[in-house]
Amino acid sequence: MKLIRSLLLLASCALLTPSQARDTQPNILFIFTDDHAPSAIGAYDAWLRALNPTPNIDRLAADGMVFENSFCTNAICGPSRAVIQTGKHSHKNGFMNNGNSFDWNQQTFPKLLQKAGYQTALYGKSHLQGKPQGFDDWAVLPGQGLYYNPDFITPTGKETVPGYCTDIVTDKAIKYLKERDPNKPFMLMVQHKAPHRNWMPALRHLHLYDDVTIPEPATLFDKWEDNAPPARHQELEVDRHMDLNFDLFVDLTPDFAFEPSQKRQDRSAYANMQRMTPEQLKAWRDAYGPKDEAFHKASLHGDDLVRWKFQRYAKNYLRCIKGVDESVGRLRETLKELGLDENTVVIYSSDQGFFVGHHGWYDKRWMYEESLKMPLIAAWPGVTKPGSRDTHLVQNLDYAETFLDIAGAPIPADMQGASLVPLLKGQNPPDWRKSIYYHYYEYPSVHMVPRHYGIRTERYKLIHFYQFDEWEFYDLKEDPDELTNRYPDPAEQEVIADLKKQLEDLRTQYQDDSDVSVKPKAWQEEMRSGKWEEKPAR
Ligand code: SGN
Ligand code: CA
Repeated sequence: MKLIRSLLLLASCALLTPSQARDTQPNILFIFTDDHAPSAIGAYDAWLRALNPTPNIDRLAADGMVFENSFCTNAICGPSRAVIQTGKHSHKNGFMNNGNSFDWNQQTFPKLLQKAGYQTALYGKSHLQGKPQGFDDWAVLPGQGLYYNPDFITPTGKETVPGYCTDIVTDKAIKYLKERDPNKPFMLMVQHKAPHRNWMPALRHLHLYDDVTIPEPATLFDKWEDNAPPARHQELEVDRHMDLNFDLFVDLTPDFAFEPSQKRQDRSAYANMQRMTPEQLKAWRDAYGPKDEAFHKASLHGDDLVRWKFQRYAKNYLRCIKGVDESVGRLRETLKELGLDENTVVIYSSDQGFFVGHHGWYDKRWMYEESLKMPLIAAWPGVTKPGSRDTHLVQNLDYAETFLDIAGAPIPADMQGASLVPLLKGQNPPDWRKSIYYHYYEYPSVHMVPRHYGIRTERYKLIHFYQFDEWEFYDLKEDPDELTNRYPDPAEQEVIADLKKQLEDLRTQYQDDSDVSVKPKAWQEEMRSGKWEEKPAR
């Protein structure tokens, strides 16, 4: 029966005209940003909604489906991208932390889409090192990329493009949409640098939010008193680690000499400033100069200084997001102009979540909700119900399988996720996963978040910081902000024992045999004091 069905399908495909083939194989536009927290998207969170930070992304949500329980497997940039390329966890695709290089020779979904008849392209941040494979056209930013007048690596060499990175990447994608072969379906990945640190908005957005106060997250002054020790030994606090000059571009010198902070291993803020033309730098200084002057006059300390830093940070972050949101609008407008909107699945996502002052932090890495959650919004005309919201537990592990399924291409058995197509169709598959698996590997490294793995179910979360043998358990229903580690609570031991078993089952299922040994106490002390050295991650 199966054979007959396959033969019939094959026969019908052979008879399709190019335009009919297009209808059965929809185009895929994947818009992917760097560090865009769901909480900074109007369609996700009421927190910033009054500011209307993302009208175009919200429109996409209104036209399609919002995944409310969308998670990454490893909350850091390169690894998230490697999971998406391969449909496999980090320990399987070999890209466990940003210091690794991606093996482009392995199986990736764009290569499989090419085999299925798709033309593929990638523009923007790759962060996987090496020349991308599986793309007919590409232009990627070296490393983290720069916001102003960035370099790109292309199949024919390096180029420097004047302008603002988000706009340039969008221009490249629009050019591709206009010039590609109209007789083949396409899969286009538009991967912005924004809103990644150091948060540098486009010149036209420098005054956005000047007259408003960004609402502070409820946990801005969290002191992590009831968490396990790792939360108190990190380096991602707005208060103690966010640098006025390096992160917030505050002029600390009489003539704005802008010396890079000595504390930082990475000098991207400095590199970005140096790239600006005199005109760009002037517009930049004109915008920040008066604000810096007012800041110096106010001579703030303690919580007041944290509040000020949070405002400067959140505003610049949201200004970068405004650029991304405009890109989404321009790309969708282009699809419409070209008559492609009805036959293109548009997906918006970002490599992980982000702390926008939540728990007093910036950056990501933790298995805590703010960084574990990824935005995922998909509009597939005629398939996704407009304005719908899905609550199944989904991961970036599922994207490769989903893209292949959308294209009608077979999903290789060694991919570890599941196609989201049934969910996009509004179905409720009875065998859908009941828990997700997470594993973060980059320690010691920038921001000092220890390695950990864990499980999250609809209600609970169990985390093991294995180098230190510290455990955390949260009941997300009772404690959604994860303020109180209930691991030692006698009343929770039964639930915890069950979760531990499920966690081991997941480790077996996904064949994670990476080293999770507990380190000796002396080594732990050295790591905590920051003395322990390892090749720093890029
Ligand atoms: C850089 C950033 C860090 C960030 C890592 C990883 N410093 O080192 O703040 O955590 O990248 O980010 S910066 O000065 O260059 O911005 S990731 O998104 O690439 O994983
Ligand atoms: Ca990122």
